[in-house]
Amino acid sequence: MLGTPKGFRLHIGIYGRRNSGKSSLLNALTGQNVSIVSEEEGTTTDPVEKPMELQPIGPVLFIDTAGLDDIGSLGKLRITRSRKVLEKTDLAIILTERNGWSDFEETLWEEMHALKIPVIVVVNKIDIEPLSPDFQDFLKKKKASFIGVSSLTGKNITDLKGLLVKKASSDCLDSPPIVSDLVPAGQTAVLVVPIDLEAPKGRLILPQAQTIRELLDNNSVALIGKESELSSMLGRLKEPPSLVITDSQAFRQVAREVPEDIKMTSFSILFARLKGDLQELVKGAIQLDRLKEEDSVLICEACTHHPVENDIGKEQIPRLIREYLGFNPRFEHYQGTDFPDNVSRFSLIVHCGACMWNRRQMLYRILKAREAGVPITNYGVLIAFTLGLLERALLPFSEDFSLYKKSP
Ligand SMILES: Nc1nc2c(ncn2[C@@H]2O[C@H](COP(=O)(O)OP(=O)(O)OP(=O)(O)O)[C@@H](O)[C@H]2O)c(=O)[nH]1
Ligand code: SF4
Ligand SMILES: [Mg+2]
Repeated sequence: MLGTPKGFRLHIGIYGRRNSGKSSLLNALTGQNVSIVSEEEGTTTDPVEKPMELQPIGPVLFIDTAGLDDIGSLGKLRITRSRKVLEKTDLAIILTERNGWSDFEETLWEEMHALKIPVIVVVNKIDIEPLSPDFQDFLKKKKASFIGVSSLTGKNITDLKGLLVKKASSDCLDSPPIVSDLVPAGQTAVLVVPIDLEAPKGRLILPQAQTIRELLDNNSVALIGKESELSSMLGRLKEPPSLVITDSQAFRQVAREVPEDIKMTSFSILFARLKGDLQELVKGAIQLDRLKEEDSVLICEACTHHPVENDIGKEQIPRLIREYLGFNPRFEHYQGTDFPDNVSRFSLIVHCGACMWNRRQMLYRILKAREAGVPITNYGVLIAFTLGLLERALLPFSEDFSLYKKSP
């Protein structure tokens, strides 16, 4: 299970002041010396991540952060990095010590509530000072989930794990399924997977592997082949498949060869629903029709890499947009966790599929785009739209996409 992709782990962030014991708590929760502990303030500089199994939830990723009350210019940098972790936090621990709660913790608490991040308040160092009745009353009035622990002696750490499980089960975001609602148990999905120069050697890419895994978990059947085998795959089935899923690259050919009465979509669109908000991303793609030559388009990729030949973000997507529009808007590119503070100067944001990210992180970007009134879409949805295939690719879903008016 330690091989579970990061994007599928529940991200639990530990936040608090310097020296409150965040790193000690991470070590106590994982039973390992993962993060450096010292009595010196500001020991943790960059966020420290530790994957772990937390049964019965399964795979989680604990993230220890730098104290958010750090000072000086380096301190500011550390705070900025730690605050970025908030964007992907599914469940937060606000760590305080010795019954302390000041404006600092209150601001953090409010900010997390605004972001709809479930919070557990952990009061550390109860070996020095036990949780006071007054402080308990205060936290109860706030309707906070809370617990007192000692990261040093291990007291109540097992109970904290139980509380994390309870909170995650009741309050954390549910992910939509990848495909199990579209292909009933016992039914077949045909998967079209081109193997060309861009395909990684000896393995399938994450969205393909995870789609197959979910079909297996659902007792459905997966028939997999390259685009050259599509007709023969369809021909050998006694009953039509419930769904044909293709890589966006082979979309046009697959749409031509799959009869209209058989539902088809792409891996990217399945993942647009899994990682983000399909409605919002579809609404964003339609806005392409409104772009003007002087407009700026922001292209974001979650992974950082040097641009390769015919790079999807740097070359393919801009080319697709240019060809579709017949003119050349301005493009700006951001990679990794870099994201402009103010996106309102853009007329459209085109994001990668975020397959390596957790859902929360992509939803955070969608939220930022929505707050700024800027439409956002992703590669897969945009490709389907420019090919005039989006309407058809959305048919398998039960959601209402009536806002999608026309094929170009
Ligand atoms: N008595 C006691 N000491 C603790 C406890 N947890 C942490 N400490 C001590 O508090 C000090 C700071 O602990 P850290 O875990 O490094 O704190 P931190 O919040 O990660 O600190 P920064 O990385 O500097 O922000 C160390 O001297 C720890 O040994 C606890 O439960 N009880
Ligand atoms: S850049 Fe985006 S789509 Fe590509 S692998 Fe990374 S997360 Fe997935
Ligand atoms: Mg630390």
